[in-house]
Amino acid sequence: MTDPRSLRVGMVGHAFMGAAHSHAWRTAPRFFDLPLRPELTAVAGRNEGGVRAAAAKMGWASYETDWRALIERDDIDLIDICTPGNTHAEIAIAALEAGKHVLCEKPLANSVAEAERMTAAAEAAAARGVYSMCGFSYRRTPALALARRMVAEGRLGQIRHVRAQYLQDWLSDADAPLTWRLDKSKSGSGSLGDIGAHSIDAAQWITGRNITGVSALLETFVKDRPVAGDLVGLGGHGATGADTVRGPVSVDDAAIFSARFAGDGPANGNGAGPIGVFEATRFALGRKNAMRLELNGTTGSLAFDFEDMNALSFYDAADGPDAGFRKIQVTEPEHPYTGNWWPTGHPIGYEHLFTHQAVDLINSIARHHPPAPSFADALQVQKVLAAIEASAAANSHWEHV
Ligand code: SOE
Repeated sequence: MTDPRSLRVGMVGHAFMGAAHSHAWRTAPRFFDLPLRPELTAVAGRNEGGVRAAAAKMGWASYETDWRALIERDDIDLIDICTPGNTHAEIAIAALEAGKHVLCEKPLANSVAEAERMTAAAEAAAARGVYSMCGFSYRRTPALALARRMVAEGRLGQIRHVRAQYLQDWLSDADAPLTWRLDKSKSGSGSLGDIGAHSIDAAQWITGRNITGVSALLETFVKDRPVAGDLVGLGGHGATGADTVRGPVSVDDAAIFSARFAGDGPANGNGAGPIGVFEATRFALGRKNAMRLELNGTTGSLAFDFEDMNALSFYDAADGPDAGFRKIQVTEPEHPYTGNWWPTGHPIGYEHLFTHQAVDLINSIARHHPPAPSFADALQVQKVLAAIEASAAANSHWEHV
């Protein structure tokens, strides 16, 4: 007899995101009062030895060596996709058509065409009470959720500038192996889709405005790398140790682009929306996971750096000459999500974003309310990614000096 209060999860993939999502499904009901109790029913992976070990380590009750078996099982209610982007469309569409809810890691797909098919399947499924979400987990950072709340409350006035950087350095070593994140046929793009997508989604979500145009430059610093053993270690960034054989890198190592956001009137005097400057790289030596965002408005500014993820800096021009940026510790019970964890001043970490993501998804499903970010939200990000790649390829607005 199926317990109507359980939500039985089947997860595909068990590397870095698989570990983070497993942690989230395990912890969500222990720190949040939920209308449905997630169960770690089965995990799927291609290699039986690997997926059996992952099931034992991550707490899954059973395992499969083919994701299709998860979708065929009638003891699975939700498919959680934690695999490289080239597999997202096939798995998500099959799951939705089989009546399974879907959580799909970011970016949604490796092309706009795939993302459009996924969005159509998601919207058809939602009409049948089958829901889906894309895993832009940084929205679940308390400080960024607070930033969105403050912008919506008008604490910055009209937004003029968006400044977003996502800086990592784990590929700075030219002998770091050629893993799936460096193979366009698997990852779709490099730093752009892997980490730039997070900045694009967060900037659009916090400002409440979509990007309507971009001008971009992409760079690949290291053109070939040692061919790795299969896939990745837990860090998702590949085992170390260079083999002698080297293969071509087919993605960008760094992306920089300017952006225009949708306007709604005289925000900047010409009726256009905010302007943005974005950077995504895995070669910023010394920066480990510096997902940064700064917004400048007509009456205030906000600044955030994920390497100090429990704080949000706020500048309020109304404070007069002694204004300065105030550093808000986002650990008060009134702040998003934090009341369910520790007393004020006790910070949380990266893994908590995934627990918050699971909580929000479960609450949406139980309330029959479409989750956010939806596949349509993720399709918008996919369109921005494609525009950036087209702009960089055209190289059309580059004035040589
Ligand atoms: C890439 O380096 C990565 O693992 C991303 O794939 C994740 O989405 C991000 O949260 C951490 O960095």
